[in-house]
Amino acid sequence: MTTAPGLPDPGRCAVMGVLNVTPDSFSDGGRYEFEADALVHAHRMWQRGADLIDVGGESTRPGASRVDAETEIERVLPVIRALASDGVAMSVDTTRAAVAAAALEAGAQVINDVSGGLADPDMARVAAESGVPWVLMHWRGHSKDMNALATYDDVVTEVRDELTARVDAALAAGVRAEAIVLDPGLGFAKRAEHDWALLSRLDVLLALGFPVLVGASRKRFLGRLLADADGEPRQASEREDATAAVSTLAAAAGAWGVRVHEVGASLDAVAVAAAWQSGVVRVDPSSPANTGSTGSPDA
Ligand code: PMM
Repeated sequence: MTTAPGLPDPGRCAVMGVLNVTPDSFSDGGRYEFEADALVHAHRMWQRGADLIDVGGESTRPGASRVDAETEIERVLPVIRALASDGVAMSVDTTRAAVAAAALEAGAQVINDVSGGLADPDMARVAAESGVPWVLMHWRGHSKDMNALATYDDVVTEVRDELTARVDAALAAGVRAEAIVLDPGLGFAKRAEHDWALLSRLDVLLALGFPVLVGASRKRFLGRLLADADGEPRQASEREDATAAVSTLAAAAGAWGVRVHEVGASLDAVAVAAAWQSGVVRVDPSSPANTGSTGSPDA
């Protein structure tokens, strides 16, 4: 599998760090404060080794209401401009062509479209004209309605076929095949059993021949899996270990990338998966662990 120019190819599963630039994600001290918090967080993820920072200005959580395009642009553009000037590689998480176009102009290099081109008919044109990688996620409708759309006879086959239709539409609009990335859309019009079925048959999506991105981080299906004895789902902040476990398994299965909130654990996870699979470790000679200076009880 060759990846498109602009799509990170770190020689292991790529790790995309989530940067939700929405007022409820950061301090509510006003516009400047929440932008400043977002930049600090993005730099932390980048320094830790994230391959791409995924900048989004609209919440896609189940039940979330939409914001207008101007608001979305006002949220993401200053952050993208600032991070681009610091050399940070970014995707823009948007379903709107106008937001994607403005973000690319400001320095983003990948379009991450959770609607796979369905929400905005103009997105395919922006993707085709810019030539940047375009993540087509499986999607059936906006967040407000998506739980009602979670009906499948065979989720793996239906998601594969619906994504194939999105690929065909993208190619017909002039998007190059090398620019396409697929994503099963965990939690989007899916119940927990659908998410697990898709993960257990990731090979079916990989067989389509495109890089595959997996976005499992902190999602509800992990909370359900780890519910307490009373059946109360594990809260989102306590789902990091399970997220890293999914990153390990997704990398071992051949995913191109994982989209996560906590990049450190997943970077370690995908490094383990790569070393396990190849039997060869990529050693960083400058790391204290390899200079004998830590005094740690290494065997
Ligand atoms: N999930 C969310 C947002 N954007 N993009 C892709 N490609 N895949 C995903 O699974 C995905 C996404 C929702 O998660 P968040 O609200 O925790 O960011």
